[in-house]
Amino acid sequence: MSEVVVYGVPGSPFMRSVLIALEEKHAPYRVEPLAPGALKSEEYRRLHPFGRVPAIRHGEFQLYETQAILRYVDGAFRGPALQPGDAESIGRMNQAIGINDWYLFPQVARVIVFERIVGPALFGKTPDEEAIAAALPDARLCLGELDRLLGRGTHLAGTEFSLADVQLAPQIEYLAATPEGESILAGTALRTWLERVAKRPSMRATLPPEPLRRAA
Ligand SMILES: N[C@@H](CCC(=O)N[C@@H](CS)C(=O)NCC(=O)O)C(=O)O
Repeated sequence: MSEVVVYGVPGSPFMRSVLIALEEKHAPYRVEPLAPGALKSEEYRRLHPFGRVPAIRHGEFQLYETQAILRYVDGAFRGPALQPGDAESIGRMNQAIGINDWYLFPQVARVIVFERIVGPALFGKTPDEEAIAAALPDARLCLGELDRLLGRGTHLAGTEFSLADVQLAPQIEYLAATPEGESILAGTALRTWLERVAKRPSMRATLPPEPLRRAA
């Protein structure tokens, strides 16, 4: 089968989720790195009209939106299934992914991770402490709710590693590297989950580039 071409900005947690899924499936792929400024170009918008990353090309097939890409990768390649088979676990998996896309990324990670890690490391920016402080209630809510839903489970959708872990791990690993995330996660089951998931070869093979890793 032909390789998957992944278009993305190195360090993007959404792109990393796609790379983790490809690694888990042992699927052939290569990354086509984009500079942040290239996302709104006419050329890239032919692949992703909304100008975000990631997007993929697999042969003639093109796809954007991380959830859709993850489900496509799980269906298109052999290898361990990344989606559970029972209705409850599927519900939990989709719920966690929804929390990421609607609350955790836009209201929390996009602010705290950008201000603490991405902005200083890539753009020499000083963190906006007011913006970080304003995002803290949502950070507590999102991480607290994911911790509650995880409960005593080993993974976000129950006992098996799934697309919920694939989607959430890159976001929460970045957050855990900020003082705010570290303090909220301290002593939680979610912290233990992160440590467990971070040891997977797919996570280790897809670490963010050096400046972001160092900042983290
Ligand atoms: N809904 C999109 C969100 C992707 C997203 O927001 N990616 C960020 C990078 S992590 C991005 O492209 N940011 C550029 C921008 O906001 O202009 C998905 O699931 O793929």
